[in-house]
Amino acid sequence: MTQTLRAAETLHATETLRGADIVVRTLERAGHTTIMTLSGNHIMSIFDAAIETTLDLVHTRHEAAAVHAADAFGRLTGRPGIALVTGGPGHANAIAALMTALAQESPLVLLSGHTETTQLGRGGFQELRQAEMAAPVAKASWMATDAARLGLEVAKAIRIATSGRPGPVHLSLPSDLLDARVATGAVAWPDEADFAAPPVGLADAAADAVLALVAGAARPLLIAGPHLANRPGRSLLARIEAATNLPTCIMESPRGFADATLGAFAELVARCDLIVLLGKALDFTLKFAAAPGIDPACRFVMLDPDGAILDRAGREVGPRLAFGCVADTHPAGEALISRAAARQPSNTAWLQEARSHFTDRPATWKTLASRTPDKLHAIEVFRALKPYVEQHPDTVLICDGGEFAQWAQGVLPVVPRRMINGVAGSIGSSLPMALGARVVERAAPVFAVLGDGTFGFHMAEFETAVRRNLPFVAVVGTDARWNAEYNLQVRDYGANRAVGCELTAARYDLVVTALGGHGELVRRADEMPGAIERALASGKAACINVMIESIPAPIVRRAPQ
Ligand SMILES: Cc1ncc(C[n+]2csc(CCOP(=O)(O)OP(=O)(O)O)c2C)c(N)n1
Ligand SMILES: [Mg+2]
Repeated sequence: MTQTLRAAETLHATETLRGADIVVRTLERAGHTTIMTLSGNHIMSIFDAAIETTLDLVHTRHEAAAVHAADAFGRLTGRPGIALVTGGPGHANAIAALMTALAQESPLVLLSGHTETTQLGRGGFQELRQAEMAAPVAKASWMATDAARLGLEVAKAIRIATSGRPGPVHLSLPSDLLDARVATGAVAWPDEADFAAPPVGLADAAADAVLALVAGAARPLLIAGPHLANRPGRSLLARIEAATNLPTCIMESPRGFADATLGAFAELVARCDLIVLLGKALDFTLKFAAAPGIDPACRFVMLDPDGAILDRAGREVGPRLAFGCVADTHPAGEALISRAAARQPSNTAWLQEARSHFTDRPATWKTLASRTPDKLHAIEVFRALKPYVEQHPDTVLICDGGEFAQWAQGVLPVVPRRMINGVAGSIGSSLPMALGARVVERAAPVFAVLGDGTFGFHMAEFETAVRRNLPFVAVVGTDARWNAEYNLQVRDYGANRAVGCELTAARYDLVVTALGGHGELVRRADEMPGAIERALASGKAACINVMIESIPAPIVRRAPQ
């Protein structure tokens, strides 16, 4: 009896967990069920450890795709998407996609396997200075050094990714730490508080000061940063608008004032006398607040989670920064709403005028149509798609690429779950983002609209979508050209100096069919509804390949009043 007890005690005392077990159990504790990944030597211990958990590994076809999919997960849920890649080349492939997540302020954790610590500096297998490599495209980037503390490190990565201005965080995991056995009693497990930082609020007096400035302005406008381009963010902005009559919008496009989503934004912003930046960095998208885009007399209010971004804006606009305060955007917005309740809302006429800049579209768009046989005008594609995007309240719409996607952004409604490739201006993310979106949204349609050049970046992900039953509908505008760049050539060097931007009118629909998905080829506008219906009804990952005229992005101007 005593002997049996002793044996059990000894067993208990020597019970161990691998570093890899600690990592997956920590992710499980944080509520994660899905990891976007691509395998490799350094991380096979994590694959093995996941068997004992509820974690599902979605194996993609390129590491950047795993990161883009995790990015979409983060944008849709507000919880960090988790991407897991191998060290060295796997990590290097993943890095490119971090830039999109960083610029779009999307919470994400990239876990990269890494040369074992005993081989560091000795020409180890796939040795690479991974943390340094990821640092410029991450909120934080480091390598773990202690197997017993891996749970704390993962929790810290999640905390940094979700606090303040959200963004991607990188953690390198040396393979010897993942394989190391740690006595269970020696594991430093994270507490709940380790996973999340307390939000930074806006004091009542500060909210009152902002509202007083808004009340004193004739033509104020609130511009929010990309991390508010999700359902909670859009709803916060709508509530701010309702409570204060301050018009609101989101600036999330590298096209800045010319983002077709925002209609005649350039004309609106030029007239503003006060701009409230809510978690929006003052950067190139706002033309650095310079004339003639923005009135030199226009003043600014800035509420931002990041003191460095606030300081930068101060240097940029000097005394025109009428008020600046470090605060997280959601609590800051809530403070504005609650303090506005005591004030008399005013300026209804300006609110309506500003809104009409966002929503009005040129009258000529009603009749725009293709003039080329067997090719559609981009507007005809999105006219047909619009009712399908509007049908379900949870629809996910992803716009990606050059000129074609700008038409999408100008014509399709900004549904609560619309995502674009974003401020980084990096094309190609939408197909893997659609995978990530389908992980989150199991029922409503998921649409990706993209150009033909853009389609090529990650078309192998259709195989992932088929294999893992993660269906979505991609609408690709095939104009056989990298048209956005072609248009730059024509603008900057002349029509006779366009070179190297040709593509073929490839049968991307057949590529998708070959990978086990559903393909549609569309050459006439009246074929669109049937193609969309069949793509949705197929229940498969689908590609509607639309032959389109090669036309520039729309420029939205208001009709003279
Ligand atoms: C990763 C990346 N590479 C290159 C570019 C430059 N770029 C922007 S739009 C574009 C052309 C896109 O072509 P396509 O997807 O066919 O769309 P189109 O403009 O023809 O509608 C290119 C090459 C970029 N923004 N991001
Ligand atoms: Mg094209």
